[in-house]
Amino acid sequence: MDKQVDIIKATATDANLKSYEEARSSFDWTEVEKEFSWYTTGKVNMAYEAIDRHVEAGLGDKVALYYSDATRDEAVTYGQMKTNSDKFGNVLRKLGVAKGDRVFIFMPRSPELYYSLLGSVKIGAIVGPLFEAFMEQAVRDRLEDSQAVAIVTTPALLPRIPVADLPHLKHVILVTDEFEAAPGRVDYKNEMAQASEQLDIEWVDREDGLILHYTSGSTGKPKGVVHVHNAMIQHYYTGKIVLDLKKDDVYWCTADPGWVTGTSYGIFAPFLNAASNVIRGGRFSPQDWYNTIQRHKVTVWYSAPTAFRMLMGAGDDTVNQFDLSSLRHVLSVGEPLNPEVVRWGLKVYNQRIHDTWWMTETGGQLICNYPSMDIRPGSMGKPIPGTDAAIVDDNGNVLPPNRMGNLAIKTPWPSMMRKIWNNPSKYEEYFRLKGWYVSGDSAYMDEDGYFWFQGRVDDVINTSGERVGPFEVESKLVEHPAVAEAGVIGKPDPLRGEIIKAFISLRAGFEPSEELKADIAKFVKIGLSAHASPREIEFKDKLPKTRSGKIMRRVLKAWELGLPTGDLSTIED
Ligand code: 6R9
Repeated sequence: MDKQVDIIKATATDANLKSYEEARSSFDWTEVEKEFSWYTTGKVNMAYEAIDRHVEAGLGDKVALYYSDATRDEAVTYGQMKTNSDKFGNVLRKLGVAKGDRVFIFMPRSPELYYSLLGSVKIGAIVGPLFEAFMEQAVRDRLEDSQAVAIVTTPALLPRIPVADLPHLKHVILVTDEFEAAPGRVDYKNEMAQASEQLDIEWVDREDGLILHYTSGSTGKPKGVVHVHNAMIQHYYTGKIVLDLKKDDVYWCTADPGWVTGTSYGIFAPFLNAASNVIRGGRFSPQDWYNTIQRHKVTVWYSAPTAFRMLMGAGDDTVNQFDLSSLRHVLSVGEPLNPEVVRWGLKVYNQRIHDTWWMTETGGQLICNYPSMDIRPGSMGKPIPGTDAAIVDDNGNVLPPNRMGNLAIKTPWPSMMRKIWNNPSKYEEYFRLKGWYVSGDSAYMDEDGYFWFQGRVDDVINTSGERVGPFEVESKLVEHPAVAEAGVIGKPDPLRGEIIKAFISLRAGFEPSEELKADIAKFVKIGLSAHASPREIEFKDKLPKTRSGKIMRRVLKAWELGLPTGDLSTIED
């Protein structure tokens, strides 16, 4: 690939990672393991290392969480985090919840979300965070698949939990000031007020389950990706060398804990590194976001391309109304980061935006840009020390530089997923090329070892950094009384990366209309979730299908982009 790459030189002289090449050449994960108390005690628990250990080391009064939304503004110390998570552990124990049980957390960001999550981890439960925008079908699928025994939620979200159909779900723990008793319902505030502050933490094995994140593939229902306590090694280490966290940092990750970035890098990495962690509830607004940086003097900021593009759209004048001089390190994840955005960031924030690549399945960052390394705008960077990435063909042969192929990671690494809940064959698919994890992304590596994202190999849609499986949307669409068949694709969009577009053929007796489009979109929004609802709908008399009846999304995409449809030999007619 013959092209001019521009380079943004590294200027950081005091980064935790001094030299990328040097760190890689002599890397040993055991050195990282020595940072943990279990290296000597043999007693493992992620929440202990993230919270309790710092309290024991004298950091009890340090702020762990700066939480704010439209109605609350609180600072929670490490000492208070310990107490509250200990109490919540006791609340769960009293209900009979035990190690290995799945406890779901389905609520908007709030300090209680963090107490519940860490408290669940402390008793060895496997936590399942659910994004607050999920509607009934999405909630049902996940609770059913995981056989969750308890869920922490709020009265507003309660109607979306089909409790009557979920016999294994014994406890619904409600965070509210207006508790109304009913069978199976637990009053969070009342129980917390009574709970003991002394918790016998559950010491687990490094390979015991920690968290379950559901994510989408191109076929089938969402898959439950299981991570284990051992992931802390990578969370801690990348927090150190990628987020570059230091003692006095005020760190802000804008992701919701319903997604993996909001847990791995919104909870585990910052707390393991004893940072002060900013959590902003509520919706995106440029003023609000800049104000958050200004008020808390945020030093390290981890966000996503869609957000940066929206901030760019809000204009340079908006930036200039705030004092953002506290920022010293900015990072991005979730979608391709446009070189234009990187250049803009340099201009208005006087900061390099460091792209990072990883996935729900990888549990932690893998291909990154580091403060001490030159950035090539548009590149995701280089694999973290201790790991290897390569571009491989479909047989697992490593391709030379500048050849596009499957982005693959040499197995294993500390935060690699350990299973797909209830679905061993899905898990194995990822590792079908011996010695490699196959990401489903296509990319190439340049001759200097920088990786460049090219696209998805499958039909998975990435809208505003959120992964959406077309099958899940199609399944919901065909439940609408007017819809006979539906095919869903990601359509390129300058702001959101991709938007969801649905091609629909109607049942007899229904006529295409704008009202019907709106009604169908609303149906998905109410039934599944807002971010999975198609922003564009196009009616077709017929959809292209294979002879075995599978809708050919690749043809829909080609139609959409005005591209040749390619090989149609398997098409129905
Ligand atoms: C952490 C997270 C994973 C998918 C991944 C890829 C896309 C993530 C990216 C990126 C280009 C980056 N992706 N980071 N694409 N550049 N820096 O996002 O997890 O929600 O599972 O999504 O997102 O396609 O395969 P997840």
